[in-house]
Amino acid sequence: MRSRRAQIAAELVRSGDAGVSGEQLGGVLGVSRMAISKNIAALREAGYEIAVARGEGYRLVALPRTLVPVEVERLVTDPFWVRIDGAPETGSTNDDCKVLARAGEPSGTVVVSGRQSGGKGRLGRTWESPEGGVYLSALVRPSCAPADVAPLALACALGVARGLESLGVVCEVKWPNDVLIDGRKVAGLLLEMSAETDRVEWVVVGCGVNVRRVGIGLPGAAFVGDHVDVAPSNVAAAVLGGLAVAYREFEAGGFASLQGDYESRHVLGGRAVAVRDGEGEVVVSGVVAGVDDLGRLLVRHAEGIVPVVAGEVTLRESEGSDT
Ligand code: BT5
Repeated sequence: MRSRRAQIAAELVRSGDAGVSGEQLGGVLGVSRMAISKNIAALREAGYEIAVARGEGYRLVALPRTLVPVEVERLVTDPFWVRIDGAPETGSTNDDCKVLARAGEPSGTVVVSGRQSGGKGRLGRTWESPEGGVYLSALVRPSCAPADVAPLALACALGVARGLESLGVVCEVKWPNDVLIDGRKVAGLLLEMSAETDRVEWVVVGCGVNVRRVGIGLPGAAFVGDHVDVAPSNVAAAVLGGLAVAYREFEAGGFASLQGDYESRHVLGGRAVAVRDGEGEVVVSGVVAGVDDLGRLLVRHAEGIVPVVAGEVTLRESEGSDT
């Protein structure tokens, strides 16, 4: 169920240049004109340009240019997403979403933000999160065992890649959790969970996507906005669309049902790599033979094929050594 504000935004978009009166809006939503005018003020505050039409009514002049949670809510179509929460700026959407997870909120709850002051990557790393990007965290309560959350991360990366592709951008994936455009990282995922021995209580799927090329000095970063002209809110909605579909496929058939699509986009296939553990120690090096139906990276070396469950992968040719 959309919030009142998102419903008003949707009505404004629907009515186009003709505009819509406060009375009509009140009738559609079943609220007073006073309530409508308060919500219109809040939408303006959030970045919607709304003019007064024909004395009494409202006309949408321009949609927000920055990421606005209400706009994401308006654009999201998949019913899997039951609540879109968020603020223009926060510390980390994963932290915000974990609070909601612990409070018992349902699967399909989302926190989005347009900027993070403490964006987190994996293993204590930082995710640069200036305005112009999309930062979102989705709460899911999968029926899988804790060991299946690693392949869920791959499924989600694939979902993000597909979502971005729905906007017209060709994306690749890099095991385990990177989404790339032309070999550069456009999105990263951080999954955090709470589990008992054999049961997952919740997983927070965090995803950061670079949209506009502002404030990020990383040479290895890619930006959706370099390829298509699209507002961050539309990117967030597209990512959520792709995530919902991939999540459903994962729940129904495990990673095996996504393996073919993942492999077809995987940049590491056939490449010489080194896989390191969290301490930076090389655990195996060899040539990537693929990703199996459990989401493990298959690395071929002198003694055979090693399936890798977790780790950091670097290309050996870019290291200039045979580590
Ligand atoms: C990730 O970590 O790729 C996971 C990033 C998850 C971010 C989202 S944003 C919403 C949610 N809330 C959070 O607080 N986090 C999640 P990792 O694989 O460890 O990659 C981190 C590395 O990517 C850094 O060490 C940098 O080298 C690089 N990096 C940092 N910011 C980047 C950016 N904006 N674009 C591309 N690369 C970046």
